[in-house]
Parts: sequence; structure tokens; C-alpha cells
Amino acid sequence: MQVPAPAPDPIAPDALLVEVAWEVCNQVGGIYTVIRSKVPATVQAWDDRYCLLGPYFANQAQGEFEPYDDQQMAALNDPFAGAVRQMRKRGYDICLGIWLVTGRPRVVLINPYQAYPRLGQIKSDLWHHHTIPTPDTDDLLHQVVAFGDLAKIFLEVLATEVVPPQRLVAHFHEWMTGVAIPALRRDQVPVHLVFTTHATLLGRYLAMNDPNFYDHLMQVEWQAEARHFNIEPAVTMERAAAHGAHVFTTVSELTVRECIYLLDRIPDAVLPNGLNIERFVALHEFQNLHQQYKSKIHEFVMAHFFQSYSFDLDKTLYLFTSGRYEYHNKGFDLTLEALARLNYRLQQSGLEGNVVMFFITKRPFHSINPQVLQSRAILDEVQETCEAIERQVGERLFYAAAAGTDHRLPDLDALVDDYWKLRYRRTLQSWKTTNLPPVITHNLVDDATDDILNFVRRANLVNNQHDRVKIVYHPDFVSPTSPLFGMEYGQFVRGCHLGIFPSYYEPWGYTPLECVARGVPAITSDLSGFGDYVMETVPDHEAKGIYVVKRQEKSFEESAAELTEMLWQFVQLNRRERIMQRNNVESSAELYDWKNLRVHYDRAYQLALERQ
Ligand code: U2F
Ligand code: UDP
Ligand code: G6P
Repeated sequence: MQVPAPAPDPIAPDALLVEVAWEVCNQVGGIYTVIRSKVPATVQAWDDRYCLLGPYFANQAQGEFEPYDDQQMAALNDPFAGAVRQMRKRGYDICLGIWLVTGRPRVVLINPYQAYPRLGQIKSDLWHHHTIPTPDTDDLLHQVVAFGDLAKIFLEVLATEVVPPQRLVAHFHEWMTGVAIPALRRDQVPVHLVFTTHATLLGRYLAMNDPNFYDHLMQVEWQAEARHFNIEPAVTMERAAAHGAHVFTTVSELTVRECIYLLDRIPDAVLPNGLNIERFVALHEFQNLHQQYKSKIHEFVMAHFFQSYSFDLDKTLYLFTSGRYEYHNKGFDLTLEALARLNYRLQQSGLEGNVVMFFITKRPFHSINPQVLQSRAILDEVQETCEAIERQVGERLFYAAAAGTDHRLPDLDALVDDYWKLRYRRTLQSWKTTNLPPVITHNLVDDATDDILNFVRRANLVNNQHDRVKIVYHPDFVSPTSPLFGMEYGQFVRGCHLGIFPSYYEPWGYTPLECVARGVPAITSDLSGFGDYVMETVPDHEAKGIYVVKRQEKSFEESAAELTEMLWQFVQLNRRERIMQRNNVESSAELYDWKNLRVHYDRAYQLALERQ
């Protein structure tokens, strides 16, 4: 298939659009990235006819939400403000404001807890009207059903009291907001309903627990399995939303199959995920950034490894994987297997250079490993000492050069005070150790049964000096406030050479796409929505730095062999080839810009408007 020509900017349907998601101003995972990155493209087309709706959680909203004050609210002359004012008059705790992200969209946030006094009635209605059970013990479910009830009230006010005759589309993401759909249908509220599932709940659980998930998909009895995993309430909410919506959509062809077999409805459309791709005017700018952030990673690596032994950083490649800790679904198992094989091949080959592989994920931990932290602190001191010596030598050398008569270079050693010489020696002495550099940077709550740690122990991939593939397991997302990396996730990605994401279950998978957007090549799999999309729509994707590991109908062994071969080819590229590849990757990123992909959303909205 050919690469589709960039779609002409579609004209958004003439209606109001409310997009409802649990992750509006509330980051949990990938759906936050969908909503947030899509804002500029959506606002461009829908302008002030667009508004987001989500639950208000003070801690989360604080940093990214700016509510309008009473004066501003009174002055606003648009339907969303009108509906918020109406609800306030009736005593609801609801606010309208700006989400402080690129595009600055309007947002309505509703505090779910205000509906708690009515929870009994809400739950009873869900059961009697829609056979949706809600247990008493799960607070997330309580928040979800409370918010669903309030979202329904807001949309009802908007559709019946404020905007008629203007039409209204409400687009719900995931079951957590989709729970409002059945009641909106039952009460025949005049709203055109779109529901998007980003993964089926059962799919995620089954994939994690059944090694032959894809073979068994057609025979799954949803209710029995939902009970088995103790997720029946959420699954019934998801099914009710999928069946109640006028238009039901999902994010990739892969999840279409899941929807058919696990939710019993064929999606009306696939809405692939994009990004807001920002390109630099000068091409070399992103290459410079790679170099700049790679230097920051060098600092971490020196602190982490050089205490025990050193290696040539200029011949070191930084590989990484990242995402929520789903060892099997995210393909951490396959990645480790391939790394162990790569390590062996590198040792046998006589090829120069090392690979440092980072696992960036989230696991419960007590603290950063004090040894790792201390090593970093001492290295910082070494750096300060070196800078002090450099300054001293610099000043004195300059003086000696100007004052001297024989034009010969003075003895540089003599230009350094004894104080600094001693401090230099002492700091280094206290730093060096004979221990191996730790694989993991933190003290995990559950170290003994951790899958990554157990693999490296079994495979003896434990940062021995002779290992050519070194492992750094960082069980927390990287952040600018972290004492170890001290950088944004996006900066970390830029500093690396390759992202590895050979997922077994991944409805879309943003992480490889985020690499591409930053000009970093990435490995994905044909069981990830993104990988599948790339195979279908970008014929020369390998030349553009996107490698797809085949996992469909392949054994673990076959996929491990393929991934090993990909890594092996990658480590043999020289610097010039890597630079050229990064240029290709970066220039292809626009294919995945929301400017091109938003059209799928607008078509779904058009369909919803035709359907009621
Ligand atoms: C899919 O990503 P996720 O489903 O992982 O998206 P998240 O936003 O990380 O998680 C949403 C789910 O997390 C759960 C709940 C939601 O359906 O089950 N959850 C929760 O338990 N507690 C909360 O407070 C909030 C959410 C998919 F897997 C990726 O491949 C895609 O890239 C991504 C975007 O389409 O969607
Ligand atoms: N991520 C992050 N910081 C990190 C590692 C990952 O913010 O240190 C984000 C990443 O940018 C991506 C999301 O986590 O947007 C993972 O999304 P993906 O679609 O890959 O998987 P999901 O979690 O939705 O299953
Ligand atoms: C960028 C910089 C170059 C640097 C190169 C290193 O292209 O602009 O100055 O040499 O990165 O690439 P590498 O793949 O070896 O990290």
C-alpha cells in the first residue's frame, strides 16, 4: 500500500464538540498523550466550539488547570460557560477554565466526590436500568460512576437548556467516562455519542495471563473471564458504552479484533493516534540536541559504572525501553532475551564498543539505592575539583605565557596547588570500588520476585566488566527532579540511540512514535497498533528507522532471533550511518502528525451526526 497523501485539512462538522476523558488534566498513561497532543489540531478546526470534560482532582489539576474567576465566568458568552453557570446555580461544584498546554483548550472539570451522597441511588439505577453491578469496596469504581452521573447531567443541561438547536457531539474515551453513555441513551438526551476504547479491559488481562491469547481470542466467554479476573463491573461498563454509542471506535486494527470478540460490536472506525510534531527550522538542531542530551546520559553512566571500571563512552550506544511495567505485554521478556544474545555475539565478534540498555518503568520502591546516589555525588565532586584545577592552571598558564621569556610550556603539574592535588586523589580514592555496578538504581519493595531482576540473575547479565551489554534498570519514570538523570523524558529519548518496544499486547503504543518524533530510530512489533499501522501505510519504514519485529504467529524463539538480528545490525552502523538514519527518521515524523490524522476523528463525528 502507498503512503496516503496528507489529508487536506478537513472542515470540522458544524456542531459543538465535548471530548470526555478521565485523563484530562490528570496524567495516568497513554490516553493523556492522545488527548493532550491532539489539542492544537482540534482547536484549530473546532475553535470555540470545542471543550474538554474530565474529573477534578485537586492535586493533579493544580499544575495544569487555570479556572476562570467569577468575573470572567459572568462575561463569557459561549454555551459551555452557559451550562456551567446553570449547574452552579443548582449548587454543583463545577468549573470552567483553561488547560495550560499547547493549544490552551477550554476545560470543564467536575468534582466526582460531590455525588457521593447519591452513590446508592446512582448504583441502584445502573443495576436496574443497565445491569451494571458496582461493589461497595472499590473507590475507583465509585469515582467513575459518580463522575459518569455528573457528566451526564452537564451534557443534558448543555444539550437541552443551552444550545438547542445547535447539535452536540460528545466523545467519550474509555469505560471510565463511557459509563455515562447508557443513561444518556435511556433518557434520550439529544447528544450524538462517540465512544473510543483504547484497549479492551479483558484483552489486557487475558494477554497478560494467557501466552496464547491471540489463538484463544475467538473462544473467550467474556462474563466468565471478567468474573475470573474480578473486573466484571468495569467490563460491563465498557460493553454498555460500546453498545450504547452511536459511533463506536478504537485505536488500531489490532484492537478491532478484540472489540469484535470481547465486546461483541464491530467498531465503526479506527482512529489512529498521532502526535503534535514540532520540527526545527534548521535540521541540524535536533542532531545537536542528541549530542547535548547524550552528554547528560554520559554523566549518569560515568557515575554508575566508572566507579567499578571504565569503557570508551564515544563508542557506547544507548538503547532503552520504557512504559508501564507489563513485563510480558510490553515485551520486556523478549528484549532481555535478545540483549543476552547480543551480549554473547558482541563478546565473540571482536567488534569494538559497548551497549548500555536502560529499562525505564515504574515499580514500587523504597528509595534510590544509596550506593548509586553516593557514587553520583562523589562524581559531581570530582567534576568540581577538575574544574577548579582547570581554572587554576588556565589562569597561571596565561600569566606564565605572557610573563615568560623562553616561550616554552611550563611544567603544568607545578601550576596546581597541593591542596587541589590532594583533594583530587582523596576524592578518587574514596570513589573506586571492586563491586560490580548495580543493575537496578533503586531498592525495590519486591526485589526477590521481580521479573527483570530474575532474568538478569539467571542469564548472568549483571554488568560484569566483560559484558558488552550493560543493564540499567530504573524503576521510575525519568524526571528533571530526579538526582540520577535530572532530565525530561523527552530529553532522555533524544540522548539515546535506539528505542526497543517489541510488545506482545499493545493497542497502540506511543513510545516508539515518540522516538520517531525526536529523530531517534525505534523497534516496535506487529502486535502493536502502531507497528501494524506502519506496516500497512509506510512501505519503506525500515529506511525511516522504524523496525517491526514479527510476533504474529511466531514463537518467542523466532521473535527473539529476529530482534537479536535487528540489534546486531544496528550496533554495526557507524556514526555517519546513524546520523543519516536519524535525519531520515526525523523527516518522516510528519506522517504521524495530528494535522494528518485528525481527519479520522472528524469523520467519526460526521458519522455520529448522521446517525441519531
Ligand atoms: C492504551 O493505553 P492505556 O490503556 O494503558 O492507557 P492508560 O491511560 O495508561 O490507562 C487507562 C486505563 O488505566 C486504568 C483503566 C483505564 O482503562 O483501566 N486506570 C486506572 O486503573 N486508574 C485510573 O485512575 C486511571 C486509569 C493502550 F494500551 C496503548 O497502547 C495506547 O497507546 C494508549 C493510547 O491510545 O491507550
Ligand atoms: N512516559 C513518560 N515518562 C517516562 C516513560 C514513559 O512520561 O519516563 C510516557 C511516554 O511518554 C508515553 C507513555 O508514558 O506517552 C506510555 O504510553 P504508551 O502508549 O506507550 O503505553 P500505555 O502506558 O498507554 O500502555
Ligand atoms: C549529532 C551531532 C554530532 C555527533 C553525533 C553523534 O549528529 O550533531 O556532532 O557526532 O550526533 O552521533 P552518535 O550516533 O554517535 O551519538
